[in-house]
Amino acid sequence: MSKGEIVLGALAPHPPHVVYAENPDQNEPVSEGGWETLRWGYHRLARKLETIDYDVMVVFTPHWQTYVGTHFLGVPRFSSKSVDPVFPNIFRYNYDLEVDVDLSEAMCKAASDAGLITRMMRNPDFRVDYGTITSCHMMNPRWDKPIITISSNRNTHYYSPEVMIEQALALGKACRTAIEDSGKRVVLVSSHSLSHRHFVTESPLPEDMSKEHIYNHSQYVWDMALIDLFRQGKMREAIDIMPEFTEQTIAETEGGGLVWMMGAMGMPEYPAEIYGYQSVIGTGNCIAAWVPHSDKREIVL
Ligand code: 2X7
Ligand code: FE2
Repeated sequence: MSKGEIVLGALAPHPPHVVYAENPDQNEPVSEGGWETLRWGYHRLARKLETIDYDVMVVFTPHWQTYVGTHFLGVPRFSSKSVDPVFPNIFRYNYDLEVDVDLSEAMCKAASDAGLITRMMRNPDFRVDYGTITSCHMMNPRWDKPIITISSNRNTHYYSPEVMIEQALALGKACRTAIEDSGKRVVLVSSHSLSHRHFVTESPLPEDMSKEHIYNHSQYVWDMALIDLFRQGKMREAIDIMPEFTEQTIAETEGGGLVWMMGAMGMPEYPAEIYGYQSVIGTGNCIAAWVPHSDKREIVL
């Protein structure tokens, strides 16, 4: 068996608004569009993924929060309706997805062997979170590959951002070991926005783009500082400023997704591909990808 590998890692924000704007059959509410800069970026990334041979998508989401250790999906198939708790008016999505339980168990064991607290999630009635569903839908709307979701352990809040970073890096390394041993080709997905201050009232028509803008200028400046490091391939520096970035922008980076992915990918020193940046109810959202094989790497934006 040849060695498994990570073929792409994506920062894939999950405002349910982008799914709502797409009007897929699975989502009940109907929209007039909106957030095209993000959606068109996602379309381009989805087209690229169709040219890359991979077996499974592994998603780290901040909307499956676990307080004792890191949990991994451990049931072969989940089928249900996902309703966004804050935006039930825009996201009521019927999903039917497959899980690569073998790789999920292998990652869980590798993380446990590395000293992390882990658990397989075996409840067949478990409701898969909307972060996983949104990012996976936008990256692979055909849903023709199995996925794995990894929960976000609340280390930042229980201990500190520094402890979170240490544990997320260790989790990433363990996942990489399991992926290499599995012989599989894997796409990693860090599902989250960047700056996360958001408006607390919604415009009467959610997709009214005349109302959409970043929450405030400082959020924009912080997002651009981080994206600049992505572009320059300075991921160690990006992780170093993560505690301050997270505190200043109350970012979803607090969940550890990006740090986990960088830990798994060995802290890339090459430029990320940038697919788009746009606000959604004031939050900052960047679609970016890190591609280890230089012959597959592009300058997108
Ligand atoms: O979960 C989210 C998000 N991260 C960003 C924007 C809007 C809604 O939900
Ligand atoms: Fe979110």
